Amino acid sequence: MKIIDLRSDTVTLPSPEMRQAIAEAELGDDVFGDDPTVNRLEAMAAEIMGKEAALLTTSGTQSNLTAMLAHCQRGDEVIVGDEAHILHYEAGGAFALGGLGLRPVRNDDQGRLNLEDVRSAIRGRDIHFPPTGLICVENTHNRCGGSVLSEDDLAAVRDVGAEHSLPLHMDGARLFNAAVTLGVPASHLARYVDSVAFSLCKGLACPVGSVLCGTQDFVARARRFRKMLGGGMRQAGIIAAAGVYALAHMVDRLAEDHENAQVLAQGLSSIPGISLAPPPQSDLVFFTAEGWDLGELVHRLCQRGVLCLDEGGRIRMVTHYGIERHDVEEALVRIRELVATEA
Ligand code: TLP
Repeated sequence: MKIIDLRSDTVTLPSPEMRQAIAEAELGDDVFGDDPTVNRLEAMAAEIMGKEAALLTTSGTQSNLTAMLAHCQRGDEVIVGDEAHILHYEAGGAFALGGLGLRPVRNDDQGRLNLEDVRSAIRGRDIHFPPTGLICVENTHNRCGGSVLSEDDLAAVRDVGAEHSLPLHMDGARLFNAAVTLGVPASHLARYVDSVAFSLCKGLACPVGSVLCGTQDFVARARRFRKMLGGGMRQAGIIAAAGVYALAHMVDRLAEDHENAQVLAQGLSSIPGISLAPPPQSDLVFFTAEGWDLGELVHRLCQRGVLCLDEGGRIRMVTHYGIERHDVEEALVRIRELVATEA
């Protein structure tokens, strides 16, 4: 039985061409700034995002924490959405390692921050208050169903921050998915923010890594914090080579993942008891299944070779490189069979 792994786009494996690029990578010691492949990736990423500079990090989590440290002072507060990945899934690094408070404000179902809440969460000058240091947005928004923030959404939150000279960071782990959905270059979304992090190891199908982009000054500060967090990697060109390949060859194909997500969503919604929660806008598909304990359903699907995640009240399936249309159709057959026999 073929395993159809829909747990995440992080499970993607490098293509033969990507492996070839890794094998042939020119290397040096990146902590000395000597790795030509890392330097190439960082230059490419900065250009694609329309920023002055970029920094390869080990993970999206490391990029986000590095960004928060580079924007803020210890004791500052960072405004994040109440559904943000930074808040829920990054092990509290901002608190534990950064001495930063996270101040959640409401996310709507599109992943937008409620602007009135952002305004009232920004602290005035008063010795009783922790100073607000940064606002963070997420695009696409994972827990809001892979929803996409538009340029207008980003401009609106940027303007609120700008009234108080606050920088804006975008967790763009899946920013290229957002760009593909909107049909705009990623730089059109990145131009509203001071810093942006995007993942190499998700839909772009690299084995590891994330890239943090911003001004020269910001990236110089970030480089020091990355070192502090243990992210100074030596012959990191091994990783960067995959990133260089991915930026050239793996971005446009995300549209296939989005089409497959639509096919999956349509098939799921035709199964009695299953409801999309919400309909997908990118590669993430969330649904509920009436009458099922979702942990049990995930377990039973796993026994049938369909891997997915119970995300607390919803099941998440993700389409990605390595999942073809026929895999989606086969997954639907297995899900339908299971749910029908149990009905
Ligand atoms: N998300 C993972 C899990 O941690 C939930 C996934 O499978 O979706 N920002 C966003 C929006 C993310 O979705 C993720 C990973 C990260 C940051 C962190 O990236 P990594 O895993 O590279 O630290």
